Amino acid sequence: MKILLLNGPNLNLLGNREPDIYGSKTLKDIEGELESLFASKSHTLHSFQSNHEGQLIDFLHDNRDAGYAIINPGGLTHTSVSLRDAFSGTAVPFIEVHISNIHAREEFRHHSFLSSIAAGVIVGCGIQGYHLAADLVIKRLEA
Ligand code: CA2
Repeated sequence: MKILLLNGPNLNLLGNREPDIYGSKTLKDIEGELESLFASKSHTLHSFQSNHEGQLIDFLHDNRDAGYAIINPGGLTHTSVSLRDAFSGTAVPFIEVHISNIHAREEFRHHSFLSSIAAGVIVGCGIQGYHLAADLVIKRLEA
């Protein structure tokens, strides 16, 4: 089955800046690890990162046949009605991942426009959150 891994604005900087908050792995490392994990279960991972809201929405529209998505929307989490509408409109089930604990940070990070329509939310588990999400998706697809 086709699985999407979406990452929003600034997550291309992973592994290069603020390792105390976001860890030391690069996005390429994470994408490679998840690609191998999904391939071992005969799923195909399509990874996409963009700093542009519309490009993330276009990618989701173009891949609406996907069985599941994992997304870290970055700062768009707290601002984007349009990204939420794209998930509602395509009906692709998704797990929302945040590397940091957004509830322990500034108040403006406490609200997510996506969480109430997510199939699961993983927050504050570091980079491991992506792996937890991948394991969950694999188990849900097997169930
Ligand atoms: O904790 C998360 O995963 C966030 O989605 C990360 C976003 C932030 O706006 C959210 O509130 C929580 C920021 C992504 C910035 O990524 C960077 C990675 C490395 C260095 C600098 C920024």
